[in-house]
Amino acid sequence: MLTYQTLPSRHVSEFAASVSEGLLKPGQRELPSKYLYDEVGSALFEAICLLPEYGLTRADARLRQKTYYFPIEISPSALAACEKELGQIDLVSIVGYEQPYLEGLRAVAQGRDEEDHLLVLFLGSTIGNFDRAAGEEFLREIREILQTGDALLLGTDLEKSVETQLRAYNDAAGVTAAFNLNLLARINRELGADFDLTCFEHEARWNFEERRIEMHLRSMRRQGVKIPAANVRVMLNEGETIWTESSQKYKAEEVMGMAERTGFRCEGQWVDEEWPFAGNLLIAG
Ligand code: AVJ
Repeated sequence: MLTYQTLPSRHVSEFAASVSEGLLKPGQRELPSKYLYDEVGSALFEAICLLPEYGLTRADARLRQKTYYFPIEISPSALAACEKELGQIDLVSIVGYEQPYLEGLRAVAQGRDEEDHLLVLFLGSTIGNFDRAAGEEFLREIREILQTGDALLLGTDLEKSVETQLRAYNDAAGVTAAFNLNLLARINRELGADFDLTCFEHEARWNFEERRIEMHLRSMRRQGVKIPAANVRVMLNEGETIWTESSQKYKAEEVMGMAERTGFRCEGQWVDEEWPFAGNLLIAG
C-alpha cells in the first residue's frame, strides 16, 4: 500500500528535480538520457533500430553467436505452437523435429558441426513419467548421444506432502480428471471404441514404495468395452483400474547419484522456493 502511494510521487519529484537541476546548470544545460525511455520513447527506440541509417543494432546482432533451438516433439500441434511462440526471437533459429526424444536428439547430434555444443533441455519433470530404472536408462541413452562437455538441463519435481501431491493430480475443478478421461475419449474417437466415460472415475494415488503419483481410471461397474481398430474386447470388473500415468517424485540429493550413474555430473541445482522442484544442470563427463 505504502509503496504504491509513495512510488509515483517520488518518481515525479525525482524527475522534476533532475529536470530543474539539468536545466539550471551553468553553461551547457542538460537532461538525463534515461528519461528518454518512457513507454512511448522505448517504442520509438525500437523503430530507430530498424532505420537503414542506424547500423548499430544490426552490427551488434551480427557479432553475436547464433543459437539453434531444435524442439523435439511428437505432437505436430505443440511443435507448431512452439515455432510460433519462439520464432520471433532474432538470434534463435528454430528447427523442429517431429520425432520421439531420442531419435530427434540423435538426428540433431548427427547434424552438428565439430565446434557446436549441445544443451539438451528436458524440463517439466517429464522424466518422472519413467519409473526410476527406466529414467536412468533414458539418461544413459542421452549421454551416449552427447559428447563430453555437452549439457543437460533436467527438471525434476521434488517430494512434498502427500496431500499437496494428491491435490496437484486431483484438482478441485476436475481438469486433471478430464485430462485422464480424455484418453478413453481419444480411444473412442481414433479407434472406434465404445468406452462409456460416465462409468469411469479419475483416481490419483501416492505409491509409497515407488515414491510416485499414479493416475488411474476406475471402472465403476462391471462392463465390457469393444475397441474395433485394435481388434479387442475387454471385460472390466467393478472397481478395477486402468493405470494411465506415473509421476515419480525425487529428493534433491537423489539427482546427484542419478547423474553419476549415467555418465554425467551435476554441476548446478536450483530449487524453487514456492513449489519444491529442482532444475539440475548435468554435464556429460
Ligand atoms: C508433463 C508428465 C510432467 O506428470 O506432472 C500433469 C503430466 N499429468 N498432471 C506430470 C501431468 C497430470 C506431468 N508431466
